[in-house]
Amino acid sequence: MNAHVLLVGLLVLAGLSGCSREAAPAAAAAPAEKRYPMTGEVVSADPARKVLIVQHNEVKGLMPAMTMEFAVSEADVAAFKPGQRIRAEMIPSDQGNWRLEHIWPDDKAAEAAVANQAAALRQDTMIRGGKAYREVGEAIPDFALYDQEGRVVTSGRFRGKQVMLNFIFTRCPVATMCPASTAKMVSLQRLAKAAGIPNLELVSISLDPTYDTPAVLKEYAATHGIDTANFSLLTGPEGAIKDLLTQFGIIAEFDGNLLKHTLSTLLIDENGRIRHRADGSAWEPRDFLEKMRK
Ligand SMILES: [Cu+2]
Repeated sequence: MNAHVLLVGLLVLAGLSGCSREAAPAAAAAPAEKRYPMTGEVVSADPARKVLIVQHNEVKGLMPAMTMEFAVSEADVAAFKPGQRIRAEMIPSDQGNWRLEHIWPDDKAAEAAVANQAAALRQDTMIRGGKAYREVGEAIPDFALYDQEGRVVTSGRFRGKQVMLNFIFTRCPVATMCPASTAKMVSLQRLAKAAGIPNLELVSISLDPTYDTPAVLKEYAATHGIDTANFSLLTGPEGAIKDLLTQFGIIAEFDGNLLKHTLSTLLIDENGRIRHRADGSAWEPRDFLEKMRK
């Protein structure tokens, strides 16, 4: 723990705050661990034992199609229902308790829509080159990501709404960084409701999309008091997230197990233009509330 605090301290000196991933069940702890991509259909879920029974397709180089039991996280056992198609990574175990991680809804049409928009975003970022960063007054880039229910959400859905936007990741253990940011967003959501601000949406995009699957985001929303009626947690392809970070001027990079990142909070107007931006963690919900149209 001392090493962690020291490391964070050094990163603050370097102008970036660090969020270690060591608190999480990191795959890095067992580098030799084999992972096999699989697809299948959920047969049943047992929340008490944290087990999903899945009828899976053939896993190339490992086993033919069959129905078997997998240990999964609490978030995953809560999110996936019988009959749902999934894709995931299958992790064998000598003890027989095989695991599934990185479980996503398996929907080819949704994947294609998200991939197409990610390709367009890639091209847009490249064409803009050194001018990729979107200033206050400029429009936000178009995107298509998944929300905490695994539904595809496009930027077009937010036209006609005021949007509070930030970037976080669920495993961030540094209280003053992502957890504080989320707490302020929740506080703003409540203040805005009480003030009768119309058509407000809040959006947090994950900086760590490989770990932050829709199910993980759904659990995060539940444990952080987020009312998902107008607060979406988004994740998606790593490439799309990287391009969004570039265009929104946020630095986030893994240095081994450490995710170093900056924080920015934005208010976007009904026409999709950036109205206000606060860099760092010292923003106040009331400042943003005052800038919202009533
Ligand atoms: Cu963080």
